[in-house]
Amino acid sequence: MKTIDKIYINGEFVTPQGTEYFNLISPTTNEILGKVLLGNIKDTQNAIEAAKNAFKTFSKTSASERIQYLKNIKTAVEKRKTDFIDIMVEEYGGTFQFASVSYEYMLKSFDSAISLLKSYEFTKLMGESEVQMTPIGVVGIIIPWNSSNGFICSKLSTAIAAGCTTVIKPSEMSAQQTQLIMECLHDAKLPKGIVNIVNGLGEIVGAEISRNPDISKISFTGSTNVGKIIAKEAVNTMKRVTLELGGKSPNIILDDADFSKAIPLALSAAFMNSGQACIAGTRLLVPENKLEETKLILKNVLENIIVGDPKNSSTAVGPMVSTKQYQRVQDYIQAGINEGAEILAGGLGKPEGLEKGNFVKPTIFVNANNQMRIAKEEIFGPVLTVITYKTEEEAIEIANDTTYGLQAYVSSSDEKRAHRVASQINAGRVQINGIGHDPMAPFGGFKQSGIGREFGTIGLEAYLEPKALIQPK
Ligand code: TXE
Repeated sequence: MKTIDKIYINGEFVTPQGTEYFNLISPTTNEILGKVLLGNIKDTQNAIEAAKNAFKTFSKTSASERIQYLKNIKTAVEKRKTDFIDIMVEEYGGTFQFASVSYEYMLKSFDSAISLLKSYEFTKLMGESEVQMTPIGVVGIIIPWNSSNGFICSKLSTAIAAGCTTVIKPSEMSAQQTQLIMECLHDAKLPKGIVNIVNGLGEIVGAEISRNPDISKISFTGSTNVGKIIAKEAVNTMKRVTLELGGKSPNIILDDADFSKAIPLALSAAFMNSGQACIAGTRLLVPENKLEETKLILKNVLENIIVGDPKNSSTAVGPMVSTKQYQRVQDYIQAGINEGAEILAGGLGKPEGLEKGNFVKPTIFVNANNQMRIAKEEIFGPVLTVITYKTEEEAIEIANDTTYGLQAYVSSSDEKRAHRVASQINAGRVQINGIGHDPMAPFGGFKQSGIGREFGTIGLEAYLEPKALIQPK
């Protein structure tokens, strides 16, 4: 049984003043792995105070100094590769495959922040005036459990690149992963107070970050509901917000696509991170006259997908993070059945032999329409809804008929056609004939998938405040 009873404030590991513990439960076995002592409002205020003091000097550092700090963190993270992957698998049930990708993503965040810093002009000429891009201040970073350290690294590296200091609130469910990144940040020997990390509950630590006047910006990834709560609170002190929220990503397979490639890819997009991904391609749109072919391929591919122990390197779908998340997915499968959709594969209950953990059967619904809850709401589990269309125009209409707009997928053997369709989809990223991540291209959502963008120059500028120096002649 591990006890995590330290948070990280002003370059030191300190014991939180909070007195409540949260149990860390294995998603794979539901056994108690350990417990974490939660921080309270005072701990959060101490972290904010440290970040505020550190900002006075850190905001004046040169780009080359900040590059060095980013390199130091990257080196520290590189030394603990196995720990990062193992702890993610154990604590959160991320598959070994996903945890390995997530780890590479962490490293890429530092590379892209360094590369931006090498080229970005913090002073520009606009009209006849000098415009200085100045760091925004103390940034509150609030993140969820589904790739905790991936999100910490991408947001933190950009904040550091911009010259901002930070207070980070990870999910209480990710305490072991948080402990590991704290150790790396400590090993990186950053100036004190640049990074402060407080374990705690959203309604306590997260809420204090959202309302505290000394926080200038919040960068949040999580549910659309909590994003709205944070944005409402943040507006009282005019905090800038970057919100990366939920999704219900459409995946359009055009009639000229190679279905033997596009359908397996669609399953990878739907079941990535066991379906617990905001960018999961959960609505598969196929031409009506290709439905039977699609069903055959889906069934064949699904038969070969391994569901089970996330430690096993060939496992593609692991457990849901918590019993709550397991139940949520079951409720959605039941909702699909109640609404009259047909189960092609999977269904209610746990797969045989995996009754101990929060495993669900990867489930595919057919005979569904876009008005059903399984097509409208983010399920956050391995559940795919197949919807048919008659024309390209109709496919685009269905794809855009959603309150979300984070990511979309298009497959076609004609690149120009795929491009034309992609250009008409209202989503922050559209993946054409594959699944990739470009850390220099913006990422974020249209509509209720969020506000603002992360990554690349646009992502960096979200941490900067432009100041124009006007000198009338
Ligand atoms: O996320 P929350 P949860 C979706 C997904 C999932 C559902 C619930 O559909 O099933 O959200 O997951 C903190 N003020 N996504 O409950 O609650 C909280 O402590 C400030 C999509 O885990 O949004 C955590 O650190 N902060 C998603 C973070 O917000 C608050 C990723 C996210 O938690 C707060 C995760 C408050 N009042 C879930 N309440 C994605 N887009 O990737 C909570 N928090």
